Amino acid sequence: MKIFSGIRPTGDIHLGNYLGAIKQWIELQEKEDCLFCVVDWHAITTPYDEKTLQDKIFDLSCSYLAAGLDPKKCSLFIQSQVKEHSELAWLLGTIIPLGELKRMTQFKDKSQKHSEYINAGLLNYPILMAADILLYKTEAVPIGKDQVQHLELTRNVAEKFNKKYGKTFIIPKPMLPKQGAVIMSLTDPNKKMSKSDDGKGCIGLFENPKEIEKKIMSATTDSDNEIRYDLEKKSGISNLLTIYSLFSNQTIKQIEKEFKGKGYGDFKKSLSQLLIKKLEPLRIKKQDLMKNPDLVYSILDKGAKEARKKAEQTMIEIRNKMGLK
Ligand code: ATP
Ligand code: LTN
Repeated sequence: MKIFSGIRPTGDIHLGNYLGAIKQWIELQEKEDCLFCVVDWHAITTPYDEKTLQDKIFDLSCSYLAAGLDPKKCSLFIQSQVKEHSELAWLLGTIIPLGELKRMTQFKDKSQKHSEYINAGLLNYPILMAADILLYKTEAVPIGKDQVQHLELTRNVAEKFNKKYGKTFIIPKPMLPKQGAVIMSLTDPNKKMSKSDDGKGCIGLFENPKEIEKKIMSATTDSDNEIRYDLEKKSGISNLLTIYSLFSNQTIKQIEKEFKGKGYGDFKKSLSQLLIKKLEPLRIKKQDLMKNPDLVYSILDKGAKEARKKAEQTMIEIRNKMGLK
């Protein structure tokens, strides 16, 4: 099965990115035909610093590798290194109705948040995402829940294209983890954990042990001190239980049983120790990779070559079908 996914180089990746997306990628690379991308063209649709963009791209690439992506099992590359992404985005833009773009929740949220910088790229963001996916005739896209709406749009475009120009694309499916499709902010459990709102609500995947402990210990919970999963009434502790379950491979029921009669303090202490233990090897691996840019860039170059080969082939077919040369 052909798999594609990507993350914007907009900041340090966090538990949400890992549990929602990357953890699935690591499992998929074992059996499937996978491409994973650093989507730098998407990152510049919201305010960014051109002086540090390359550092962020490098950092995210190291994070992918440190988290467990293996260049022998999948292709890793930077979006802007494969120009066909922008060509296909332009072509798909001619068949996407404007109304569909305006309806996207992410567009509404981000344009509200950055009201001083609402550029056409932000509106067109899902077209580029559709191009990323369709360029490789992708069959499944492992993502967190917040990206499902963009995938719906991708599916609509693929269907429209196939109808208009003849069957070309496979209609890609979203692939959500059973648990962890949305990890919530630790300070506001009604909001998703997000790179751009880092601070106390967001735990970085490579964060140092002291910070992890501090953030978990001060995570928002309710006042009844009972460790029980109830997404509606106890969203804070339920979010922490989800994180605990995913890192310990225990079910939520087992964890509730283990902590029966104990207080939030004990549970939080245990959770921070678990996270520190599980994340330590990733942190060390990332530090090593950051010291070895030649290795990382050679992996990305190889990935871009592999991706380009596939992309060029699809583009020949698409230009042909659309009456272009
Ligand atoms: P930004 O704040 O810059 O928008 P982000 O933290 O929302 O960043 P993205 O780069 O948009 O992260 O997302 C990368 C991947 O991680 C996507 O597949 C997305 O669905 C997933 N993801 C992001 N946040 C979460 C979350 N809180 N829980 C689960 N999955 C998430
Ligand atoms: N919009 C996605 C990032 C992204 C993506 C993709 C994900 C860009 N292109 C293609 C999957 C497939 C986000 O997480 N913000």
